[in-house]
Amino acid sequence: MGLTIAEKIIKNHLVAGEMVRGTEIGLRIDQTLTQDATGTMAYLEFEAMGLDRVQTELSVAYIDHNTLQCGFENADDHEYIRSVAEKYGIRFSRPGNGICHQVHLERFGIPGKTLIGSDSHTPTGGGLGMLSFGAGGLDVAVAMGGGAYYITMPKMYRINLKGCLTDFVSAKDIALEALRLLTVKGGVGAIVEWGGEGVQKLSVQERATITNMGAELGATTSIFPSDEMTRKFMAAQGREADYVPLLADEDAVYDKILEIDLDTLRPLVACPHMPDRVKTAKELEGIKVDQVCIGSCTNSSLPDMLKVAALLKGKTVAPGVSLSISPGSRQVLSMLVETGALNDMIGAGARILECACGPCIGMGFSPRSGGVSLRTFNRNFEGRSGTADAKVYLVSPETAVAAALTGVITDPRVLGSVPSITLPETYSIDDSGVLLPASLEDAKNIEVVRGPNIGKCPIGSAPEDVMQTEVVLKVEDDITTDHIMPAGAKILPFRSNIPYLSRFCFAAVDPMFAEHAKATENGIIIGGANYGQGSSREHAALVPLYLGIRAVVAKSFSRIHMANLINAGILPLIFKNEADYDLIAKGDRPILSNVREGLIGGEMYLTLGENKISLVCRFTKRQRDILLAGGLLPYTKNQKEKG
Ligand code: MIC
Ligand code: SF4
Repeated sequence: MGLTIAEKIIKNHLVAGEMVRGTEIGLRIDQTLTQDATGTMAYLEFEAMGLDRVQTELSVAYIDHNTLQCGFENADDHEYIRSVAEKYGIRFSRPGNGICHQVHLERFGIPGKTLIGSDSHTPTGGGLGMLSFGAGGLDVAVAMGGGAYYITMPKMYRINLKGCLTDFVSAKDIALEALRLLTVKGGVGAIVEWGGEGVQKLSVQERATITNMGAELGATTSIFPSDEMTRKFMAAQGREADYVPLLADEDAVYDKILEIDLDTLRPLVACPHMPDRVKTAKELEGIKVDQVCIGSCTNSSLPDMLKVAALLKGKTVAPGVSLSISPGSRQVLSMLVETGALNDMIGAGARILECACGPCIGMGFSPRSGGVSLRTFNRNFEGRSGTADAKVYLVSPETAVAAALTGVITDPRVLGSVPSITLPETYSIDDSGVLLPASLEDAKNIEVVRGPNIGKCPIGSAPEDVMQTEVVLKVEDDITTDHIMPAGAKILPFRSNIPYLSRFCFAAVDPMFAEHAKATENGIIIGGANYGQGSSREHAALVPLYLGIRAVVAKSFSRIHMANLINAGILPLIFKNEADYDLIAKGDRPILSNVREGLIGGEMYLTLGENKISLVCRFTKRQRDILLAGGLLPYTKNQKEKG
């Protein structure tokens, strides 16, 4: 039987389990990446493991999220990460060098290798034929220490691209079409492979836009073949020696096959507040726009930026619209300068922001109250922009420019003829934005710098078999980690200060949550389907742990968040019968029983008066042992003590 692209890479990296779909497998990880908002915690966890060097082929620490330095906190975090990186053998991508996924694609990604990153958009690397996963910080710390990364062997989906993209329709529209077809839950438990004749003409950057937004499908990851286009990109980045071709076998077996017809695809828009609320730009034409933001790890590559500059050239942004542009990396920015494209952007009235995540995570550029913001980003969750009542629409760079120029949502095909963009034979290469670590010998003398913002990681405790609990919160379907642990300029600086951060937990859903949870012994949360979708931030588990939450009972969980709950030692439990969700309310005080037995036997109970609700928990032996120990840190400590 033939293999898919992902199966070929998995086969080469399998260190535990078998390639049987639905069972747990352990993978050897070649590369890791962290960003600063999740990195501080990941490195505190790595330090707690007591090793003197990372064990991976390559580990990179990026500073790209928390770059607004309105106080000492973010700068403290940067310096902590810089010094940890220097000491433990990790490359350090300095603030200003660019967004982790964009820089990693340009300078470090290698087809056929494995990568995990403490950021949910790490699958961007799939654009290069790399098997890359978003993970919690603790999983990344373990991989840096040479440990395997465990996932459930996914199903394999294939999306074939037929035909050819037409004028003003681009990779972002393909990603939005996939979301329209599959929804934000449609990729759960699956790897999405892209194939078909339409793939050949897509540049690596276009492919990366698509794999980036596979995160919004809930997919374990997404991947493209590594082919002639990949070779050209690697050669243009001076890295042809790392190129390997990688295609799916003709007789590879897929669990689902979809097709997108590029000839008939239209410019699309995801409406507030979910990436799968997709309509055509035409249907939304005329909606007044206050702000347009171009950039983020989805659409900040050189081809995207050149296209934007060419469309803006000689024109002026509409009155009443504020246009921000954040190039994805220093390489992109310097080439915009070299080609004169930056001038076209500035000339049109764009506000040029630094090469960082910026507005995507509410780090500045929040829209006016009730404002409409069109963004080339990947997430439009409520409140994420930093303005609670703003309406964020997700669009391609073409549709973004059209709105910036007209002041209303506009089908970009009215812009006239498409400017032709030629991709460079060689990119300008200057890796001075990435600091190399010290040698093992010199590392001994390096002191890790810990400013007052560097705190501690909360540690879970072993669960009792019977617990008197209290429901501190009940929520609906599709709760995101942005609901659980909001980000934004005011909160993000405290990612390494869990007690302070905890004040904001679920703040937009229930402003009293933190206070209530802290005062409750054995608090539990009741969730709907797809609980914890979105980012990889383990803070969405660590903060509830700090607030005394012992279990989350939901209809289903998103993959990364469920792994983070297990790592933190919080029980993620699933209603055996979904209708039982209606039997339980906030303030109820059910008894959770058969906990330790149930971790092994597979069933626990929530008893509330007459009602005995069955909860299932299909954990692997490893997950069970982690939960019995009270989380991955106590589990690892126990393992070490046992020798
Ligand atoms: C996001 O896009 O939500 C983030 C911010 O990049 C997160 C990571 C974080 O919360 O720090 C992600 O995608 O994992
Ligand atoms: Fe940064 Fe936004 Fe990408 Fe997250 S989605 S890594 S915040 S640019």
